[in-house]
Amino acid sequence: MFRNLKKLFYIFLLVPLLPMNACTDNSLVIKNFSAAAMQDTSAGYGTIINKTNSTINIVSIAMPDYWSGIAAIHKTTLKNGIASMKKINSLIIEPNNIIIFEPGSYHIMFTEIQNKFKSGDSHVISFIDANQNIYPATLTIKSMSEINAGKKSMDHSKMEH
Ligand SMILES: [Cu+2]
Repeated sequence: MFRNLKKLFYIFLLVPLLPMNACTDNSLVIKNFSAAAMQDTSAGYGTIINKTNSTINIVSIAMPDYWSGIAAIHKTTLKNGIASMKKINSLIIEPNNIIIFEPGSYHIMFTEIQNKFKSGDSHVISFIDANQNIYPATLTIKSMSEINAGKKSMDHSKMEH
């Protein structure tokens, strides 16, 4: 009996020492973020997948120190045929949910770029949650022609009257 208790005690002691990287997929996956090379204002698009078991609340985006511009999460909405966008101060991502940043919906709004977005460059940006956890991601800067080439496959019929 005492022996079993002792055994149980050791099991409890060892549990927190198990390697934390046992579940490598248990993370917030941020991928394919890109923005057009522009002089002043640009929008960033990509995908965020919450592969953790908890809800993640993204509250801001941090840019590298050398970059003086402003980055914020926006969402475009269409009301009576008029598109408008608002700043998102709290982006809730439920476990196993995907949020796609794409034209007409969520985007990272970059302002005051001051010519610092050059095509071919990449920057490390960070998504920051309400608990101050930092999730780094790569933002690739593409030329307008690269972006337009990617748009060719999109359906533009909805834009015609
Ligand atoms: Cu915007």
